[in-house]
Amino acid sequence: PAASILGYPRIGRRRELKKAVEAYWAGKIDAATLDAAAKQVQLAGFERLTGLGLTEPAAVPGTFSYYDQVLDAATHLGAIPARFGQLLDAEGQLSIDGYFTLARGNAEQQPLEMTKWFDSNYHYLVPEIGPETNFSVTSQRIVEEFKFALANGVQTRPYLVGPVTFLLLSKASDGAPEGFSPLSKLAELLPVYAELLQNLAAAGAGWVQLDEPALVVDGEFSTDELRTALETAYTTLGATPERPQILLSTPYGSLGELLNNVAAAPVEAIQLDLFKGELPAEPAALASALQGKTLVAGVVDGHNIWRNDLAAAAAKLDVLKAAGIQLAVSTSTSTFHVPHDASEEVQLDAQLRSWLAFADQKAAEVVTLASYLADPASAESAIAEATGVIASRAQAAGVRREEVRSRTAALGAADFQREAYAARAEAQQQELQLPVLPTTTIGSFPQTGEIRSARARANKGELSSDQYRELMQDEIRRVVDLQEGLGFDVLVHGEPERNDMVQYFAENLEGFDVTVHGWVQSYGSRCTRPSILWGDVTRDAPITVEWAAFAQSLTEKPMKGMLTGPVTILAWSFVRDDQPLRETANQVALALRDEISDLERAGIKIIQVDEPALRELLPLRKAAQADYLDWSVQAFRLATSGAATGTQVHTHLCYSEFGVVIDAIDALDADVTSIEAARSKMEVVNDLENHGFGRGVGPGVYDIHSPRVPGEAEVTELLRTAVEHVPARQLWVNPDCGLKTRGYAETEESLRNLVAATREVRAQLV
Ligand code: THG
Ligand code: ZN
Repeated sequence: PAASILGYPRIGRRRELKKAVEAYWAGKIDAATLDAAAKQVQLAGFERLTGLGLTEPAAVPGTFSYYDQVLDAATHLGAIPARFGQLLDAEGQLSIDGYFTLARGNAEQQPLEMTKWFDSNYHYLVPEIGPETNFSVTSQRIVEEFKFALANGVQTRPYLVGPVTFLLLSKASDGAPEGFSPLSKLAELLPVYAELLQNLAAAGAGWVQLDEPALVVDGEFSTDELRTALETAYTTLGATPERPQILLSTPYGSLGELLNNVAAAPVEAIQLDLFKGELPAEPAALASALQGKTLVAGVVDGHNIWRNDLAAAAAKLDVLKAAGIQLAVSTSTSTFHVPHDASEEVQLDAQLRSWLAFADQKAAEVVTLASYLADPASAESAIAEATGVIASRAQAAGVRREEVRSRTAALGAADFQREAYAARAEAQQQELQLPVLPTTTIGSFPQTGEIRSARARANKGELSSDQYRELMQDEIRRVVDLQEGLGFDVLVHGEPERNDMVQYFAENLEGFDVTVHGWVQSYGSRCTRPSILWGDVTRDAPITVEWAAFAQSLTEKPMKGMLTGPVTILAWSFVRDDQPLRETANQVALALRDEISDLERAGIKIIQVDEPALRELLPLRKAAQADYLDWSVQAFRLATSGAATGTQVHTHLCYSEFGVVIDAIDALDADVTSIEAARSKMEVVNDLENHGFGRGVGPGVYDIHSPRVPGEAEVTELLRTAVEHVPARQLWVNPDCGLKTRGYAETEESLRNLVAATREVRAQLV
């Protein structure tokens, strides 16, 4: 098809799929009702996309998923870990319940691990592959979904994560020998892909999309190894008889040295990310490598929400067309990273709304650009309109604020530097008088139904702001009493007043807006509503100070002030694309710096600035990583280095792969860093030891992502391991992450065990 998108949101315009799936899990609806809801979501997407002009066969992508596209691939290919026992039915097929078991675990088994999908805030499930994995077709859902669409008049383009990417995203199963690589199973996997392709063709599919984003990443394999894998995979799949035509897609960046290899693959079309990735340096060489196959030009950004610069996209298409390349137009990535429809956000200022393109608007942009290719004159007015809107954005009030610009322009080295750590550590110990192995929590406490409903009622105007404040203060009082009773050394207020840790700050800073319906899938049925960072950032008034001061007034123990760091605020928002991220990050950092001064003035002595997304934004290509790590670290330092010597700055980082960014974490220069470690059995203490990490550190002693309560002996054991590797005077004791998603019963018990274990290990230290 001349116009297409690589993928479409699947959660539903009003999160219908989320609601149905969660109702099914809760036993409130049966499998047939769930299936009907899923079909309704798919039908609504078909209708919308065909209405927007994606009318040719295979223009509409078949990217529906009940939970995750990598899990979908695993369950179609028979990559079902042996540890789950027999999940297949008598016909060797995986039921929907088996599928959800892999995603969510059961009484005996942890679910598949979850990790970030490329440089996005989406999490996929990690397949487990070992020598024992016996690939076979264990689901026909992709075929059934194709038939369902066809029966409703739409010939979709079924989607599968491609074989190379599938294996590169997998990890070795528990039973695999040391050094085993899932990629070694490529030759065994390919016949199963071939069988699925044939099943699709038999059902009438003209095209299939095999997605290979792993080819744009500098990872553990060399370019030569990737090239070999690519050639092995597509030589076999290309030679499969009676298959659909193959679109090989490569979103999230440039192929680099693999470009001409991908172009030469024996498939019918390849897609390139020409938004984040650059235009090929030698279009003529590309044209000859393509040998007449179609290049699907991903010139419309699938990952951010800004209206496309159609003139710039058309210029890219012109270059490729002049080289004699046969072209089609698409998005750079799937649009499941953005919400459905910007026109739903009627509460936004109309001018701001005119700058935005969510998934539906992007489909329309792709259609416009395809019509440009066919007949440039037909797109003239649409291109001119886009150019005009983008120009108006540059001029609009709030996009540039001179007082912000002059402040970032005047920054010097001293603004990024605190006093030496030794002096800070001494001043802070004087101030805080903490015991060895101080205990604390990460920040949030369980968000109960009462808290959520109070916020909902306040938003609807059913509660006055005084009533809302009182309810939240009652909650803070409970949380403080609980921590005092349990014997914690450093307390938190529990953050009942916050919805999402980024949205909360976005709602309270200038330069941001938030959406009402702009939900984006984060993992499974869970969604976030990324804020829109469109203008220069300022802080009109203190944000967290009143809450922190109230909480501190309830206790003699130090109360942590809680902020979200500049990198995470950027990572979990849709960020303006009209200036370098460094400038935007520094603007956010200055607002946070002012907030820290106000917290200090209100008597807060410990301030935590969370950066859980530091790893997430790391560029996929090594060449770009140093610059990223520089600006991200500098922004954190700008935010925190105005703090007094005696103020203790904490930070918190989620997710493993800690070793990858340990230099950057060290360079943040926080006095205390808490990190996820429990699930990896304290392996991070080896990284810390090898690195010679010299400041305070709290490797999480229990996993808050599961309702399981850790026993006292288990925590004691982890702490003993930690003190063997890291000097006890540097160690803190805390859970892995915030407690927001947990219930109170398990939280209380876990925290009680944490404190008891700490006391035991402390007693042995002296
Ligand atoms: N905020 C944002 N992004 C994030 C996280 C976050 N990305 C990484 C990680 N945390 C993702 N984790 C979650 C965990 C829970 C939920 C979403 C992402 C969640 N969402 C509610 C839901 O879908 O029902 C909606 C929450 C709401 O009402 O605001 O539970 O913390 N930005
Ligand atoms: Zn965390």
